[in-house]
Amino acid sequence: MTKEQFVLELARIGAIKFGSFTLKSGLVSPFYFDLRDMISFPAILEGVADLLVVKIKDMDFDVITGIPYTALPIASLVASKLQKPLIYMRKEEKAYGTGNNVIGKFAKGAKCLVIDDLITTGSSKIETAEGYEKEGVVVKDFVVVIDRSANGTEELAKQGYTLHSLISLDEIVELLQSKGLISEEKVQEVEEFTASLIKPDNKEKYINPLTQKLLDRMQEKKSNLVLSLDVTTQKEFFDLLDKVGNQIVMLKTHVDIIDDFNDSFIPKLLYYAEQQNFLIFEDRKFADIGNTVRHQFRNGIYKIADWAEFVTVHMVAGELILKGLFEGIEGHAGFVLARMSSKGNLLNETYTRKCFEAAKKYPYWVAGFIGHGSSVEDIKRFKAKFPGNEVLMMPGVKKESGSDAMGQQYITIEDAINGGADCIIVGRGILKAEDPKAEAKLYRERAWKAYEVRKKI
Ligand code: 5BU
Repeated sequence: MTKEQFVLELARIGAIKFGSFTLKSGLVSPFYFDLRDMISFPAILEGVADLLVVKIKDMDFDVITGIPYTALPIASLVASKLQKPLIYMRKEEKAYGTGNNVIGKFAKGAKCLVIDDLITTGSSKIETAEGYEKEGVVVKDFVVVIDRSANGTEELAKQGYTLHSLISLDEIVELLQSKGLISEEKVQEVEEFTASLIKPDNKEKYINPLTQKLLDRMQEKKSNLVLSLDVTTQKEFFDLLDKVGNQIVMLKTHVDIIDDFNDSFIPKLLYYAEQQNFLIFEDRKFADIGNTVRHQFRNGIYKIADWAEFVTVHMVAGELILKGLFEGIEGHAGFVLARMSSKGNLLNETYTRKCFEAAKKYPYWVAGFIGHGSSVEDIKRFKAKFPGNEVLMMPGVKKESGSDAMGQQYITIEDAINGGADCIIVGRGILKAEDPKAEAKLYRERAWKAYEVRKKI
């Protein structure tokens, strides 16, 4: 089968369509490609495998993989034709045990060629490569059946990967037009659509008003320090606030740990917030179904929605928790827990990605993400995947790295900020210091300095 015959066959079975399609992102695309059903047409499957074999037979690799599900059967056939070993990655990452996310046998350091059906932006390819690299497999080359991206080659090259494609979108359009299967008008629409995808950086990105409020306050106070005031009596709480309130951009509370909480607590807290010009963030970590969190946020003895502008939200119950919390009220937004700082936490990469997808869908309700990382590089990679202008709030920060006896893990102020944290969240590092006032000043100065340096680069 020639490439041209292959494209015509794809059009015949409806795997490539031209029309008007609303994508998951909300964008309306003039074309739609879906190669999943190809496996039910043996001649087409055989044809694409032969075309791929010709393309890759001289490349340097030890094993082959296909990205599940669509590309896996294609890769199996190609591997068999070339007599090369096949491996693949579980689609759902194992949240327990020790790795074993890759199925199949391979030697540590094996060079792997990755086959996929399509490339759109390149971001999922990079994620795949990173996943394999964690398991000791080296990825350099990707081969896709159709390159429908505007700048996938460049995006992958930036990360050190090479993209090879069997057919480009342009070739498909040209061929189908020459056969009279699509109109001149449609061709133009496709060109305009792909051009509009190229420079997302130049477009004004939406910024959540609460994120903006935080960023403005940070500039005003020259502080990106969030104090986690984890003490259990009102006296300790307000004594400490007297000492450190001027240093912080935001106060993080766990209101339910105050033993002597009463009606005077919130008015007093709001008075301090006004006097010392900080924002309030209740670290409630909502996690229930929408209807329940709505009550937990707005009712009960704490009535959190009356005084906290920011709250933490788990995505474990699904993204509609955001609706439960924030629908119908103004002036609040969530920090979604995309990663946690504690040892052994169960938030894996798939979960983190779901958090980003939720934020993309409901940007109005997500001001930022809570995150952590094992190194500056790890945090950078994490932050690069944020869907928009969300801020990265980072707990588990101290002057020195280390851990506590109950699973908390710390990285240093500078590593947190250099990796991409916009605010550091500090509790015991300041609370347990001999002189909390001096310590808060020191944390503020170091964090702000690192932040300003990073912003200039
Ligand atoms: P510490 O004393 O600096 O360890 O306090 C950290 C605070 O941040 C504490 O209130 C935690 O509940 C909170 N926290 C965290 O440590 N790690 C996380 O991943 C999240 C919140 Br989310």
